[in-house]
Amino acid sequence: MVRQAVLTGLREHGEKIALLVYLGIVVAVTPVLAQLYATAWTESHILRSVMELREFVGIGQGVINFLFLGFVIGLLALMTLDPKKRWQALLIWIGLGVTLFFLASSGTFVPDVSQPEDAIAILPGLVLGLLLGGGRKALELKQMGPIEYRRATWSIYALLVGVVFVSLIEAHIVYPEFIEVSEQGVTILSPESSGLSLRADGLAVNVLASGVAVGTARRFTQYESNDSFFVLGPPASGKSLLLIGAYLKALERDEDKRQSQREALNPSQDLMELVENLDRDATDWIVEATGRSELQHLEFKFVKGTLFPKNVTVSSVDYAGEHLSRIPDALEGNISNPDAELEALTEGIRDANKLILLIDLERFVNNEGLGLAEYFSILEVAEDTGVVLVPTKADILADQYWEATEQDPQDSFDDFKQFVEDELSQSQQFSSLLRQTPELEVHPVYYETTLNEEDERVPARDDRGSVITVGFGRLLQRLGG
Ligand SMILES: Nc1nc2c(ncn2[C@@H]2O[C@H](COP(=O)(O)OP(=O)(O)OP(=O)(O)O)[C@@H](O)[C@H]2O)c(=O)[nH]1
Ligand SMILES: [Mg+2]
Repeated sequence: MVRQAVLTGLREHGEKIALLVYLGIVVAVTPVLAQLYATAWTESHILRSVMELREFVGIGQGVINFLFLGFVIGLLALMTLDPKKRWQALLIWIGLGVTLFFLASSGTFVPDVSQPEDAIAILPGLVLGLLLGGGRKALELKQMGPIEYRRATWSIYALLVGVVFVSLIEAHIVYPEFIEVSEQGVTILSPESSGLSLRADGLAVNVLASGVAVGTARRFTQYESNDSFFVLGPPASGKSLLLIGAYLKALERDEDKRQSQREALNPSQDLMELVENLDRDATDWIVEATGRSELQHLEFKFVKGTLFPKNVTVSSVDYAGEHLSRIPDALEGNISNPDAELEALTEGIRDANKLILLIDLERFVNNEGLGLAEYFSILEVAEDTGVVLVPTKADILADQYWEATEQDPQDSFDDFKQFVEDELSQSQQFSSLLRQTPELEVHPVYYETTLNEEDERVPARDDRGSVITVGFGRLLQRLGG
């Protein structure tokens, strides 16, 4: 119970915790790195010699520094405009500020602002940064949705890696001077002593700080979640409707946003064909049983997270449930001539790092046996795969829940989740499955239903004629994390 509370808390506040951790890293690491840059600058030979080349074109060091600063600011400005990188950019702004402060107090690098002729150089630097970071996108009117400035983000990362790497070398490797830049030109000296040596002073701390900084910045460049999914379920367990419901939820989540802030969901054609049926028939279920030789590629993407949003692509193969029984053997390679469908399915399972296992509550309520036997052998083969347990058709238990608690399952979804899990735990098969997986909770979903004249459950529709789905938002939340 405690573990579950901790996990739920982590999941809910994970981003805020991450922000604090990142802030801690910036505050701890930046001063160390600033010190490293300062040392590197004073000790450097190659870097300085390269810089001295400027004398041939006759510009001062101040100009170069301003140029560089402008460039960084331009890139960082674009990163700040990117809604997915806003907070990361803020952290880097803080890091940049701290670095400049430290450098200024040790009298290195920070250009002399009192030299207005030098300071002008910040402008070309800025323009260069904006151009290189893809700033032209902001001016294109045809761009829909929030703009990603991936190039700016990557350039910031590359710059950091470059600066840190050069600084580490200059500060910690002692090498004989072999380049000399003078008015006569560049001369390569043949060094008297060819000795290379290591200046071990503070090496460990600097390497550690550099590693942490680079690693953190690397995380900041990530746009896509690495998760890939596969939905498993016996016949008529709600596989097709699960993916449709998840897509509808992803669409709906963006509805209250301004048009310019809505993300494209890039649904696959197969998915759109299924969704089309939604408008066609308002009195019955919208999909038919998936045909035996039919393989649908259902895919869409959504954006998960608010502080550090990421693109999550939900992609799965929709197949006829009859195939499930053959999957374990196929995974183990015991089927000599697997047909195309089976092969696509096993490949999908192998590629996925999260399996979504459906548990059909209709079967449970009718005491039909859950049909989960295959899950056990599949889990054994796919050892390191994450698992999400999804009881489908939970509307069947919603009435019971209403009666027992007099609460709307939608309003008290956490309790309802627990209720579904408790109910399901009466089934030996489900209890065994729960033990077999590292997963601690279930994520029930359902379409709200009403009974028609023939006493069959059919989807309820709201006043706009749309089906009403419950639990899919939570499921999406779970899928991206
Ligand atoms: N009451 C209720 N019934 C549901 C729900 N979702 C699905 N069903 C029922 O389950 C049936 C099968 O749903 P599908 O999504 O087609 O199931 P599937 O797993 O894709 O089935 P196959 O493609 O035949 O393997 C539907 O026609 C509905 O009758 C739900 O949320 N509530
Ligand atoms: Mg289906």
